[in-house]
Amino acid sequence: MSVFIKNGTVVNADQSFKADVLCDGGRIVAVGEDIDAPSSAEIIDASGQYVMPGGIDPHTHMQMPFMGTTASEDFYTGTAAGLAGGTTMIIDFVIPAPQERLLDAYEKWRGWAEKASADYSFHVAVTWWDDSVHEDMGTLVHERGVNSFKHFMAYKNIMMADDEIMANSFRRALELGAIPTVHAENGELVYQLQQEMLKAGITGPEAHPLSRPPAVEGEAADRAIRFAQTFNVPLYIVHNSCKDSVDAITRARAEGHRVYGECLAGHLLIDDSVYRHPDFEFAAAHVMSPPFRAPEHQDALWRALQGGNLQTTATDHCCFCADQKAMGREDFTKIPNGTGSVEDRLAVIWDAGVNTGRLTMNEFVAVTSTNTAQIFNVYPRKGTVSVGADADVVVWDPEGTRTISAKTHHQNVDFNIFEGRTVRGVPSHTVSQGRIVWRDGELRAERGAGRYIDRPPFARPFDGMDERARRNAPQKVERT
Ligand code: URQ
Ligand code: ZN
Ligand code: ZN
Repeated sequence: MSVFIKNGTVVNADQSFKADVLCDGGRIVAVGEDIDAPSSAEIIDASGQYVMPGGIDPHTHMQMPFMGTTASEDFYTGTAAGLAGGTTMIIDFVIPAPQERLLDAYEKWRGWAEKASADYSFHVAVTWWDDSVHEDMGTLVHERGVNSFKHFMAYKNIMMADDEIMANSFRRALELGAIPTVHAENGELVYQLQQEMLKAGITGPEAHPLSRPPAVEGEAADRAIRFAQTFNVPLYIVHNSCKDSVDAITRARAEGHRVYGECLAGHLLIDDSVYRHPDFEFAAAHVMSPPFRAPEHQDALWRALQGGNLQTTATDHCCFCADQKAMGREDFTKIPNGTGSVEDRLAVIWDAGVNTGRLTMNEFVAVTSTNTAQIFNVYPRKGTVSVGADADVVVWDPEGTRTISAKTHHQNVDFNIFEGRTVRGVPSHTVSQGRIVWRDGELRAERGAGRYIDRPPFARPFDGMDERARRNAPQKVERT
């Protein structure tokens, strides 16, 4: 079946132009004027609308086992909710338990993801180290289409990667042409501050941000960057929430290092006052790490997105319902960390970014789709409306409005962090693999239709070193 999107304006990261788009066999086969579409094609009239590459969310945790429970959103419900919001691909995380073989964990997550209704891929976390991890990283890159490895610098005693693990893994990633990524928070400092809060009798969600101040994030971001600089490997820092980590990235990029930064829709729009809300349920529903920050940090995130020092936006979609959050009613350190927004990312960033003039439409496409495709090496299969690309397309109605609510969203969670926010700019249609899966409020997601997307390794600079690294390479001094 073909889909013919006519009368719209194509908006890519590099240009906008009036054109029709024909999708056939899951691919975009023509973009332009006077396209000869088959009479059997399903038609989308995109008059007055924008035709953009489907969103790619580089950071989700569907049905993740975590902190004694499992995230409520599974790969089917989560990807379906994404489609309703214009997101056509996610990159989720395989997180091996300490001592669990990376390959075993990877196969387990692949099994869980078979029910996905949109395309997906996996970063794999390195949570421990021995020779088998070294070997499995190679197999994952060469035979399983993984080109990114995640390091949690937080979550002491759960999955924290210490300096030794990070050093071993960053070196191995360089050898393999893969990119290390980090959750940047100093896990030891968080742990000690949490104990202090509990000792002081501050046991509610208000203690969560107090135990994870911006300095804790800035320290870890800077440390990860220094590791990456030491080994001359690129680095991607997930969910930057504050000025401290943005400044570390900005500094490194000014020094010529390939350091990329992501920020979350939630961190751009929500501030830390939510943790001081008198209702436990409301405050706990916002417990995620890093926490929501004071407003000046949101300004820093927007400025970095505008200036190009942050390149991607994500959601860190990791949902827990009220009964799960209640596990931490007496002790905030036991509240499962995570919030959701896979359905809402595009709309809230359009509304707060494009409608306010902070982002151009092309920049919006860059930070919601194209840059992620490029950084994680699936471009131009994904991230562009161009001939030959996968037919993952969102038709965007800039005048459509929606008031976000847990009562009407498609996410499998009983809370929405954007509850009550009215956005202007919504997807009227989402096309996934050439099928119309969202049409004027009707979701036609198909369980199991999502495909695993291989991400090949990156071309390496000669010998793993650029010119500067070669100049600075250690040399033995021959003495007489
Ligand atoms: O840290 C993360 O990214 C995961 C485990 C989800 N939870 C969260 O609070 N961000
Ligand atoms: Zn994280
Ligand atoms: Zn995460």
